Amino acid sequence: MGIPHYKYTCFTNMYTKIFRAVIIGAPGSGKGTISERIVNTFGFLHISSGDILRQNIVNNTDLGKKAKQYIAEGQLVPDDIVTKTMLARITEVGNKSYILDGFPRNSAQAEILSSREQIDAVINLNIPHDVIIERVKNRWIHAPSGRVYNIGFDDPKVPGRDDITGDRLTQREDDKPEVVARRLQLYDELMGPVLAWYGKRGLVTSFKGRETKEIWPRVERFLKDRVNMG
Ligand code: G5P
Ligand code: MG
Repeated sequence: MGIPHYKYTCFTNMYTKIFRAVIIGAPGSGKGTISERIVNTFGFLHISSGDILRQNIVNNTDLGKKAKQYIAEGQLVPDDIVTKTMLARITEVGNKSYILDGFPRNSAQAEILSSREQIDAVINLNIPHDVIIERVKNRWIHAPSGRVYNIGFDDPKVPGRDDITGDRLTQREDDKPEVVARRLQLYDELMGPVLAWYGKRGLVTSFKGRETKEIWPRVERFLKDRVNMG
């Protein structure tokens, strides 16, 4: 049985309904960037399948060892592994508002998620592929924490170093141009049906644009209206 939906929680001294959101968008569309702003503004928890998998790779866990090659090749990690990991994380989070990033990734994952959780909104980022291809060339990450930088957009304070730990930044294996092309193709193939599935249930709101600075204010307004905090 799923977690009861209408639980109430206290955030910034206001009572508000638990809000469960999914953010969908092509690789490099800004899911992580927008999610970070949602975390800072609304206090949601950010649950990112990609970040969890990359942390496991850094820590060389069994999950990390299994996932590594799939990610490097731009393929999906098998459903059973990812679903089990993500549902466990959602359970751990308990009755708190969250934003799911990178999950679900296909119809099978969407169906399993819906059997467990009632999703309140799906935020769909619609960014042209040409913008994405340029962006990911400049992406640098701190894999252990999931912090993301972008040269010219969100630079680290010291070039090549993480702002918090000072560790050296790396580029993602799957940001190589040929892997990005494969990820974009796979995204279009698999996420079309997922968006249609959520669309039929009236859950999808799309935000189209080329830059986060034009998209974020619209996402913020949308969430303020929905979570009754505005
Ligand atoms: P991930 O980690 O889920 P993707 O491919 O869905 O990976 P990705 O690449 O993490 O998504 P994003 O989060 O949408 O992209 O984008 P982002 O990091 O916020 O922004 C991209 C860059 O642009 C950043 O450097 C950011 O600073 C910059 N940026 C943002 N806005 C702007 C702007 O306005 N201007 C400029 N110039 N720059 C900007 O999944 C990775 C892999 O894990 C596996 C798969 O193998 C997958 O390929 N995986 C799963 N496998 C099976 N099932 C699942 N559910 C899986 N989830 C992950
Ligand atoms: Mg991301």
